[in-house]
Parts: sequence; structure tokens; C-alpha cells
Amino acid sequence: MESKTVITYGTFDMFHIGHLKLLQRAKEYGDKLIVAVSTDEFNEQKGKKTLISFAQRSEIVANIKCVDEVISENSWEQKPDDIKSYKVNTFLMGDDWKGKFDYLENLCNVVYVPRTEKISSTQLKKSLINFTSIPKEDILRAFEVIEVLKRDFE
Ligand code: C2G
Repeated sequence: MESKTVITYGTFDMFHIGHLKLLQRAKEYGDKLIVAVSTDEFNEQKGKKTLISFAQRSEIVANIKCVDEVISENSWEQKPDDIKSYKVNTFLMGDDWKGKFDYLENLCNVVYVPRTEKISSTQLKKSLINFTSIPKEDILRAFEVIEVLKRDFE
């Protein structure tokens, strides 16, 4: 039976369950999943700040069980060439991109799947920032309380 190749693109910063579910859904559309990970330079073009470097984001994605190959995403324009050179049958993205890549329909199937709710790298970064906004003395006080509790339970 002819093998079917699926491709998807993304930053995959602070890898989380939403990214994993997306990749697992993508793999349902074929037997080879290629993931194009946005480079740090391309993320600058996208105006996207990332915490984790391209090298680490690529290594994490490459080690996800359902991922067969990782390539770099360096530009918006590379998708048609990638689809042709990798003989892609299906291009898949989360539905926050719905409609944005329909122009690829003359090259392969274009599929948008529902995003996973209540999780995003942006939200994770925001909660990290909120933590830094807690007054230092409150954090120190919390550590004092923990010390007392530890003594009580020894
Ligand atoms: N995603 C998801 N659920 C979330 C978060 C993300 O399904 N809670 C999906 C997105 O819809 C996308 C993929 O996971 O399909 C990667 O998301 P990002 O890392 O945010 O990728 P993005 O910055 O949108 O880059 O050329 C396309 C761009 O490179 C996509």
C-alpha cells in the first residue's frame, strides 16, 4: 500500500499537551509525519518570542513517538516546495490557522483540527511572569512557613 505523508508546521515552544495532541492527530492522516519546526530567526519574523531554542525545540519534537522526521521552517514561502519535495499527501494545522493555508489545496489535502483548549505557550509564559510579580517578602515568608511545617512534621 502506498505510504501517505503528512506535514505540519509550528514553533512548539515549551512543548505541552496541545502540541502533542496536534501531532498525534496529524499522524492519523498518514504513516509518515514530518514536522517543520520554526527556527529562532523565523520566529523573529513571526514576531514570536520563544523561551526554548530551535535546537532544543527540534530535539523534543524529533523524540515524540509519532514524529518520523523534523525539518526546519525558515520562511512562510517554503510550504509548496516542501509539499512537492517530500511528496506530501496531507498538510495539517490547528484551526487557529483555519483558512490561512487553503491555497495549498491544489497540492495536497489541507486539514485543520480543533486546538486543545486551556493550554498555550503564551499562557504558560504569562503564569511564569505572574509568579515574578509576587512581592519578594511574600515568597521569603512562604519559605519560612515551609521550614516551620517541615520541623513540625519531622
Ligand atoms: N496547537 C494546538 N493546541 C494548542 C496550542 C497549539 O492544537 N493549545 C497547535 C497549533 O494550532 C499549531 C501547532 O499546535 O498547529 C503548533 O502551534 P505553535 O507552536 O503555536 O505554532 P505557530 O506559532 O502557530 O506556528 O507556518 C505555520 C507556523 O509556523 C505555525
